Amino acid sequence: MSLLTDKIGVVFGVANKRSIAWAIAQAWHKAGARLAFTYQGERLKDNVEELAGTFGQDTLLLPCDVTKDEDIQKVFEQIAAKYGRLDLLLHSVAFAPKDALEGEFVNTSREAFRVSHDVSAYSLVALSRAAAPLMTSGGSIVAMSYYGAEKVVPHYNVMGVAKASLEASTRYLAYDLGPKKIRVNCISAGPMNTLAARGIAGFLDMMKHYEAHSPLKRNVVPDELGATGVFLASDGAAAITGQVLYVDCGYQIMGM
Ligand code: 0WE
Repeated sequence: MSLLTDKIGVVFGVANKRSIAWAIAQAWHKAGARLAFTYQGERLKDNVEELAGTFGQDTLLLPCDVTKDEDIQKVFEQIAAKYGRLDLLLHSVAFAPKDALEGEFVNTSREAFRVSHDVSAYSLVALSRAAAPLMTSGGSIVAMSYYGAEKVVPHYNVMGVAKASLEASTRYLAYDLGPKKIRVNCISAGPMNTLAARGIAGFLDMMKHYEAHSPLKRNVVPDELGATGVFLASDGAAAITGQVLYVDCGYQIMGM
């Protein structure tokens, strides 16, 4: 009997094998969960299909643009049809227009601000609302955040503001869904070498900075996010909700 035996989960945000969503999905799967995956656009379908396929035939693969209410509705209809219920949801989705992550925050356009918040923060509210009726035995919702939500990280800009909104949304969702035994938490990960991070100027220097300044003197590895994902999904975390758990080798505690 593993920690997540017989649990049903849905994973939003796999793009390729380096995705944080994939690290957590693998850990959930190893712990015994049965998983559905969504993919954003035909562009990513083959990738996600190949990865999800390594789990055998039991998995569902569904398209979902989290800014489309119809897509979200269809995803949960299909989960209801195949499994009849849901226990776990992983939100590992973020987007800000590239130029908004390059210049100064003060120059963020209305449209870049809107899109960033829609994709990266409001989507958690919409997904949680759609998931809740299927979480009939309680549930665990996990979203990914980053330190730029609470402190200024140069160039993280509007993504930091959207992550602040995601973290605050986590608390309000935890309050609303608590009576249904649905817990909602964030994992705030240290920088990871993913598709979303690649191409960000100075990203490798940021990894070196964490190595030099975090108490553990190293960077986080994907398996460690997986293990935290399993913990938050499991009964070990039954009394933890509305929290932001830093999985960052201790970086967040430092004052300098
Ligand atoms: O949340 C993130 C990145 C999310 C992200 C990445 C991109 C790159 C490509 C959102 N939108 C886009 N849009 C694109 O066009 N991280 C925690 C990684 C990250 O991104 C940064 C960071 C770190 C760390 C951007 C600037 C500074 C630091």
